[in-house]
Amino acid sequence: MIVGTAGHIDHGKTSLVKALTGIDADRLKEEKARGITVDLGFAYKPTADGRILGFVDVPGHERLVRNMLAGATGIDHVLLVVAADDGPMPQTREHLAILDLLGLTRGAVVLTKCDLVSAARLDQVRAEIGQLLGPTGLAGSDVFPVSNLTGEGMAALEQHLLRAQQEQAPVLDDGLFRLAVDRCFTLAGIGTVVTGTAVSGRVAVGDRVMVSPRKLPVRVRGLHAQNREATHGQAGQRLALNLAATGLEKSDIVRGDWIVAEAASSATRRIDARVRLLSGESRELAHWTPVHLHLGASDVGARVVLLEKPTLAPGASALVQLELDREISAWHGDRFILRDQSATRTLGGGVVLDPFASATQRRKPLRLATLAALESPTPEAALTAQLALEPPAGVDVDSFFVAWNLPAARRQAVLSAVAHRSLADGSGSRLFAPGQLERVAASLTQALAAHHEQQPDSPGLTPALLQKQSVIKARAAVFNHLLRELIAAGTLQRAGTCLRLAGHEVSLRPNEQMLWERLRPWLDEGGIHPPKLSDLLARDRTLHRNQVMHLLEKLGRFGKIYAVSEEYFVQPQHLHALAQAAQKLAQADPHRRLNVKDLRESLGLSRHLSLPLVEFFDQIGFTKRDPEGRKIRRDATDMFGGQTSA
Ligand SMILES: Nc1nc2c(ncn2[C@@H]2O[C@H](COP(=O)(O)OP(=O)(O)OP(=O)(O)O)[C@@H](O)[C@H]2O)c(=O)[nH]1
Ligand SMILES: [Mg+2]
Repeated sequence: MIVGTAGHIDHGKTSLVKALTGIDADRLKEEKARGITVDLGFAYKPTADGRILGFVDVPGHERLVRNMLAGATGIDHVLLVVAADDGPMPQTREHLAILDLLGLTRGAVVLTKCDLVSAARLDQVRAEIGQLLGPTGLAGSDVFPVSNLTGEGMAALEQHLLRAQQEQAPVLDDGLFRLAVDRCFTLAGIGTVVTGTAVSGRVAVGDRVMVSPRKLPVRVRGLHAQNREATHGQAGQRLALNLAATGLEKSDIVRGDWIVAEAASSATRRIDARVRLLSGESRELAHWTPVHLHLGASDVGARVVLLEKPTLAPGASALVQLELDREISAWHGDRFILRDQSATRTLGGGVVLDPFASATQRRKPLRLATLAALESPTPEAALTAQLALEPPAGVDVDSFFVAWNLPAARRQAVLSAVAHRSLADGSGSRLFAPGQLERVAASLTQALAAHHEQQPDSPGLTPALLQKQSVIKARAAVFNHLLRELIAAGTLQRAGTCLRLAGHEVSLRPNEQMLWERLRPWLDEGGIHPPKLSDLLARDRTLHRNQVMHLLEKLGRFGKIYAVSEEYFVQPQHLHALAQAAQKLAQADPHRRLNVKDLRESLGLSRHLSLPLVEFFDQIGFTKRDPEGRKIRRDATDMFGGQTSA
């Protein structure tokens, strides 16, 4: 069990630790000289049952709350120290508020300096403390009057601590290893050593672990758990880890870093969280307030982005996004404290919901609903609630598991407990509720069917319009994925820039059909040497230019013919042949360029066709002009293959 002190300056915290353990936790020269605690102090006390009580002693000075916070993470049991002569003072209240915000519910009040006061005064202070504790998680805690000088009352306090240690539930922890670093130093002959409290998981000598957020791989060469040499350490213990890596310097690791299992590594500059503003604050918290964020042993500047309302009232809580000045590590469920910009006052605190938040759409109802889902007590419940949200955004499975700090076996258990469908998405995968993707896909095909019905002459919808006309508006990644799936399955087809349902073909009216049957053999007979439109019209004086143009345009919209210029209309199979020939020429060229003259001469094309043809190729992105000629940008068959004329 790890016991932490808290309380106002000079109230006797360090003296108490010394009275309980025999150890002076003020180890710095400055501390001895000034008689105050500056930085965290540590002491250990073996108990009769073979276990070891760890003590973290914190400074009470108002300017040193930052150091107090670095020590407050991971303590199991607090001793709130109040000098009986002074009674509660400002840092008594501030430390108490911090402990409450950190969710600490186990502890005791120690009234020190009893040798200096009367029984009546003790009763008075007791009453004041009772009132202070009332609204906090420590309400009803036992109060122990002691004297650090005479030892009076110490036995009862020791009994209390032993009982608390025995009653402490075994650490129910299935997370990956995490240790919040509060010190890093070098020992002669040993090397780099970090100390801190393990907040989850286990670690053993020989393990490969990671310095987070820097992602620096290191190896555990040796370790001490609760001040004793050990082969492994676990959540709930104070550990000293001797770390090794080639070129590792003491300065590579600082207070605020984490040592974590490789799969738990986390780095973020943006955290979505629920924050509570202390009820004692005189003013509302405004959007974009600059603050200090204290999480684990780290302290980082941040801005508060209010996600729900423009301000946050004293005593109230709200969803916020914290934009950090630099990267830190954070995980779902981590508690944190916010202090004002000049670091003189604790404003409030909260709990991390999504450590890997995004700046976009952060206030949208869907996002707020996602955060509400993340407030569920278990990962199973959170995942289920997130998957149920509409429109489906999917859950990035890797970030989710890292955020919840779940090891492989727990990840598997969550996945088998929550019905889902997984979809490969870049390097990772996203999870969806069963049936959800099918509903989005159906909504896309329905939108296209409706469009085809209303506008039979239209070749289909562009992806942007399809997304707009679909009843379910899935996010871009999901939408694009479904498009690829639907095309691969043959349900949808691309026609130029449009998408259409398979089977939606150009429907020609009887007179258009008759006209096309006359034109088509003429367009076909030259193969890659199509006739000029004017020559075609000259063949039959009964043809009307406007009617012919109208038909060719309509066929063009459906990708049944390509308008290379105003004079040349080429059928897909012939255009494919022309593009293949162009590609071959470019491949044979020393500069891998297509040259118009070569194209014209090798295929015997007319000058009137060759120039508009390469310009058409440029325009649709098959080729790109550069100072050396024309480069082929896409494969001819990918672009023009597999299409036939009407
Ligand atoms: N008479 C009396 N004096 C005490 C008692 N406990 C502490 N003191 C004295 O009070 C002064 C401050 O004690 P510390 O233990 O350093 O106080 P602290 O809370 O650790 O102070 P910071 O760490 O600086 O916040 C010292 O001079 C102690 O000797 C006590 O029970 N009785
Ligand atoms: Mg002290």
